[in-house]
Amino acid sequence: MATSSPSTSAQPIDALIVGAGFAGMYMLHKLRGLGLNAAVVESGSGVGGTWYWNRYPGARVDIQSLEYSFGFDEELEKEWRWSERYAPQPELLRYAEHVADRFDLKRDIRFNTRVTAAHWDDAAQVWTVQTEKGPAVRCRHLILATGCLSIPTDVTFPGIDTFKGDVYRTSRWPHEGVDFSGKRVGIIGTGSSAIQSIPIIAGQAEHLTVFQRTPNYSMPAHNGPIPDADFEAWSKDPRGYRAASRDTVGGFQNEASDAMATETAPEEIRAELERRWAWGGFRILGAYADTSIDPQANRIIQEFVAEKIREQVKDPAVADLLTPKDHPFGTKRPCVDTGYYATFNRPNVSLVDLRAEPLAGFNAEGIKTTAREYAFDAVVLATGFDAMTGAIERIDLRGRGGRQIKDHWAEGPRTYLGLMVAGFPNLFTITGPGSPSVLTNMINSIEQHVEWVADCLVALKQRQQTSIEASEEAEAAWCRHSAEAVTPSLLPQANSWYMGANVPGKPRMFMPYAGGLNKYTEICRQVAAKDYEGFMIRQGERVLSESRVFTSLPEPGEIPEKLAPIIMERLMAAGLLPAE
Ligand code: N01
Repeated sequence: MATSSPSTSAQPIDALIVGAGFAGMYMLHKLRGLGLNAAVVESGSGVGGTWYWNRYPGARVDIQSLEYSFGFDEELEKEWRWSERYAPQPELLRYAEHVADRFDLKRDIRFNTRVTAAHWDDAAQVWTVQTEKGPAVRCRHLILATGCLSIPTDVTFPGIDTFKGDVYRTSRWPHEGVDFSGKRVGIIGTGSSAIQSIPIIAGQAEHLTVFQRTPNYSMPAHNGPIPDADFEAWSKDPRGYRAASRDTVGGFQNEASDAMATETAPEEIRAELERRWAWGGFRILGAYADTSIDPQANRIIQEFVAEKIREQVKDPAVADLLTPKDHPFGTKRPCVDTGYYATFNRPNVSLVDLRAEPLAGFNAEGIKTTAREYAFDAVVLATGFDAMTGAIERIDLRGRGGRQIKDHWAEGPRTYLGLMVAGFPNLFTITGPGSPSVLTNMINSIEQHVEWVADCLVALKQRQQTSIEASEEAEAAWCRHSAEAVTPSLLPQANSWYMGANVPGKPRMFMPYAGGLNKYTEICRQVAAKDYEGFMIRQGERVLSESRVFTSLPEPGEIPEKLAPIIMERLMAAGLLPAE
């Protein structure tokens, strides 16, 4: 438990970090190492963020653990040995604890403390941060490491309070665990959380009923011990391995190919997809370069996965219900499972299609659909998150002139580089909207952000500069560039949480940056190298430097001839084609 409490004295601390997940922990360690005075507030009672909260059965990482772990410290890297290709949640939490202990982080973390408000004081050039309990904290810089998927959606169901059984939410799972033995259990949702937990719950429960509104694509993890060849490739040169991971679009190694599915012979495609399916996880995503853009190419993967579902699920009607039909492959985050589809062959598992019989609500015994009633002892809500903006917008966050973040983001989150927001000086977001974040290996994205922010704070401090703020113009240019990066792809075609589509009333806007982690890293590097292009830097009231442009775009890559017409058409339809 923390022993220190962030300062409330007249002297503000250098930085207050919100959240003690991987991002907050590394940020604290990094700033401490640079001699800055930093502290963390965390609403949970321990470190680990996502892996602290999401303790549902079957929870595990979907990027290989060798890559989903910190690379900033060689000793840490050497002393930790993952037990499986995809580590389970308890092991990930142990890793987070290990990192916290190894770097003695907890003495500067105030646990069980939720931030409620943060107001910028322009005269003093500090943030005043209010928490649910304890005194306010004054800090020069406020760093939100609040997570992209940390706040569950507010979804509720009529009559849920009258239900006599137990209700669990995957993202707020009891720390002591739940034993479903002999119980009749219902689960609502078929996203990654449900897909991971369903096989385990089915193994315990007397009967499990899955309520599905929209099926998702899921690939087998083929989890198990880390193959010797993979471990050897990594351990020969961990630095080089990590550098190669970071120099990819997704921040992990995926054998991304330049080949076009629509220009490849069917038997060759088949062999390649089989090979990648057998390897497991996200590897199939890298098979062909046109599947993320060309609907015809995407259909090839869709049909392959549909066939795999039919192979695994004995009842053809159930297999058909489990097959996605409303969105192209890869336009929602695909799931990585262990035995998900085969679970539907069990006699104690049934699937309810909420499109055919919509969910009407709960009663004392269980769940009512428009067709019938289902009695349960327990119900699990695996209904998702208010992604990317949820945790930030729940803070009463006010920038210069009292401007509220909610107003600034009324039409969707606007940021510069996903790192800062115009009108909110000295406020940083780690893997915030507008950054590659959830489209990538989060750890690599976190490390890149933390290191950029740390360099920025050091540069400011060295020159006794008191504030940095993104310009409106640079922010607008980044939003435009982000739209240009995603518009050519099929990504905006799904009703995904990337688009804010899972939260009623949330503005529809593709929130993560889709241009790739490698390109993004280079952009951020160039922005800093140009003395923080696009930012205004002040010392007290004096403006020291003011850049309103954003020009740090790398040369556009060559567009494959075959995809050019599709890309042009989409950019034109969105009004995004650059003027001749
Ligand atoms: O949430 P989701 P999740 N009535 O939003 C359904 C990451 N993650 O927690 O699609 C009925 O994907 C909803 O149905 P629909 C990963 O990035 C990673 O599962 O809206 N159903 C959907 O089926 C992932 O993408 C791992 O029609 C309702 C489900 O609930 C992200 O977190 C593991 C409903 C929500 O699915 C979110 O995943 C877990 C309603 N009123 C999570 N409201 C790893 O493997 C919602 N649903 C690392």
